[in-house]
Parts: sequence; C-alpha cells; structure tokens
Amino acid sequence: MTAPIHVAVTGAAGQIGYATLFRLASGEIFGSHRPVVLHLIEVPPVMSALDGIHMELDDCAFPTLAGVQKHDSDHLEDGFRDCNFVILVGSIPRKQGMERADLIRINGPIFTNTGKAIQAAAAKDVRVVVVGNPCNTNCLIAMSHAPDVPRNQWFAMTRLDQNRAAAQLAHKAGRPVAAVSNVAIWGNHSATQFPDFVNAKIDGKPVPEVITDHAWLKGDFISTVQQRGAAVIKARGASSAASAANAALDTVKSIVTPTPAGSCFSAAVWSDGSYGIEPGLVTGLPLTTDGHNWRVAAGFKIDEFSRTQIDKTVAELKQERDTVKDLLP
Ligand code: NAX
Repeated sequence: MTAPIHVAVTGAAGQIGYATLFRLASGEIFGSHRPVVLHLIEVPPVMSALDGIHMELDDCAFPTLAGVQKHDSDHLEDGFRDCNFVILVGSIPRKQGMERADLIRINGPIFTNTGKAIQAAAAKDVRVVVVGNPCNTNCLIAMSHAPDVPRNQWFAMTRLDQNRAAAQLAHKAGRPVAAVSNVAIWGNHSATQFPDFVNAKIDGKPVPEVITDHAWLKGDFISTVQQRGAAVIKARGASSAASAANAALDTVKSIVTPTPAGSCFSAAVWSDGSYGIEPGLVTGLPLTTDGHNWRVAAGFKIDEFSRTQIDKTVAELKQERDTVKDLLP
C-alpha cells in the first residue's frame, strides 16, 4: 500500500481553498493509487464551516481520500505536521478598489508564524505553494522564517497569470489553448508582471511569428493579463476563485510531473541571479523539472523590450521587500 501524501490547505473554507479540496481528494492530482490525507486549516471562528466541508468530502466517497484533519490557525504546527505539500491560501482577498499593495501590511504578518510552523512540523520534503496575496512577498516572509527548509521547496503562484496569458494568445491566434506552450511570467504576481510573449510558442513556433499584430502583443495582451484579476472582480463582484484554485492545482501537478520537452511552467521562486534578476527575491521565472528537481529554464531570449518589463516588475518586488523588512529576520 502506498504511503498517503499529506496535504495542508490554509483558508480551507474560503472560496479558493474550498475549490481545491475536492480535486485534491479525488486522485486527480497525485494519481488514483496515491491516498491523500487532507489537513484543513482555518481561523478559529470558521472551524464549524470545516465540519460541513468534512461532511461533503465524506459524501463524495473518494477512494483516494485516506483522512481529513481539521486544525485552527492558533495551532499551526499540528496543522502542518508531516505534510508533504502545503498550499497557503489563508489570508484576506483584495476587494474592489483595493490595490494589491494595500494587502501587504494586512496579510504579511500571517506568514511569519506560518514559516516557523512549517519548519517545526512539516515533512522534510515539504513543498510549499503560496497563493495568498501578495504571494511573492508572503512567500519571501514565510521562507525567511523557515531557514532549514531548502529554498527550492518554496513557490509562489504565478500560474493563474500563465493560464490567463495562454488563453489570450490562443484566442488571438484562433488556436486551441493546448497549442500554446512555454509561457513564462516574470516578476511579481501583480499589475507589473511581464507575461512573456517573446519566448511563448503556438504550435511550436514563436508567438511573434504566429501573431503578427505586435502592437497587440506589446499593448493589450500584456495589460489584459496584468489587469485580469481586477476585471474579474469588477464583473463578478468577487475575486477569481475557481480559476485560482485550478492554477494552484496546476502548480502542484507541474512540480511533480516532468515538464514536456521544449516547454516550461511558471512559478515564483527564490532568485539565484538568473537572467540578471537580483538574488534574494521571490520572482516569477520559467521553470522545468524532471518531477523531482526543478531548475530555471535555460535559453530564454531577453530582448530590450522584455528587459525593461522585467526590470520594472523586479523593482516592485524590491519595494515590497522594503515594505515588510520588519517582518524579515
Ligand atoms: P476568502 O476570503 O474566500 O478565503 C480566505 C480564507 O482564509 C477565509 O476562509 C479566512 O477565514 C481564511 N484565513 C484568513 N486568515 C487566515 C489564517 N491566518 N490562517 C488560516 N486561514 C485564514 O479568499 P479567497 O478568494 O479564497 O482568496 C484567498 C487569497 O488568495 C487572497 O489573499 C487572494 O488575494 C489570493 N489570490 C491569489 C491569486 C494568485 O494568483 N496568487 C489569485 C486569486 C486570489 O486573489
């Protein structure tokens, strides 16, 4: 019998957390032969909602669901005990009219204790995916408080941006989204991010050869992806939820699955100086993996336009790091 994989989700009763749980339990993410134990974590006033979610998980009768634990955020070490994956969603979402930067001071402090508890209790091989915004900087805070957990085990989510970019490119080219590959998101998960059309491919060809409307690529394409979160809030009256949950699960799948040849997946990770990005930030980069060890994808072309875009978003990350310097040890 394969040992179960333990997966913690903070903010498990929130709109994104709720939407991840059933797919994690179903066998879709780790395979139909890998039992999953879910650790649901919430703030104390919301614990009763977890009881209802637990009932629903039972009522799905997933053969792969080997257990459900419920923990409150005052006892984070119990929540993260022996976890192999931790998905950090729990935080306050951006409301209409609120800039992502406003969230830094509200959500940042949550991630200091989170980092400490992960270091104290999670499995040695734990992989952490930070979704709660500002996710790059929250990831930086958490990992800084868990110095014994190797840096290459920490990720912040830029996958929703990757998926949004792929969908826009497919739509413009009149091709199915499956024809789009190698989409990198550079920098911050924010309105300064750079969705890289230069290295992206459609049917294996460089996007600028397939989409000849370069003014669109440099203009509306980038701004649509950058502003997509705000557009969803405006239309739906609530922030992206199902698509965000889907992107979190895509991130987990991409971390444990070999990357197809000639492609990459996007996540924000500790920068090591690759592509001239200052070391010590958590920045969106193109990654590849053999399913165990990831690396920064090599050979991405950085032209003058891309350089300017990347520098701008990295400058914002540096500013965010300054804003939370009192939360960094
Ligand atoms: P919800 O308000 O629906 O859910 C958040 C949940 O977190 C709530 O149930 C709340 O009780 C819980 N929570 C708050 N503080 C907690 C703590 N200290 N420990 C454990 N749980 C805690 O928000 P939702 O729409 O699910 O969004 C969650 C986060 O995802 C927000 O920060 C949001 O900004 C972020 N997003 C990140 C995205 C990304 O691409 N990285 C995209 C979507 C989303 O905006």
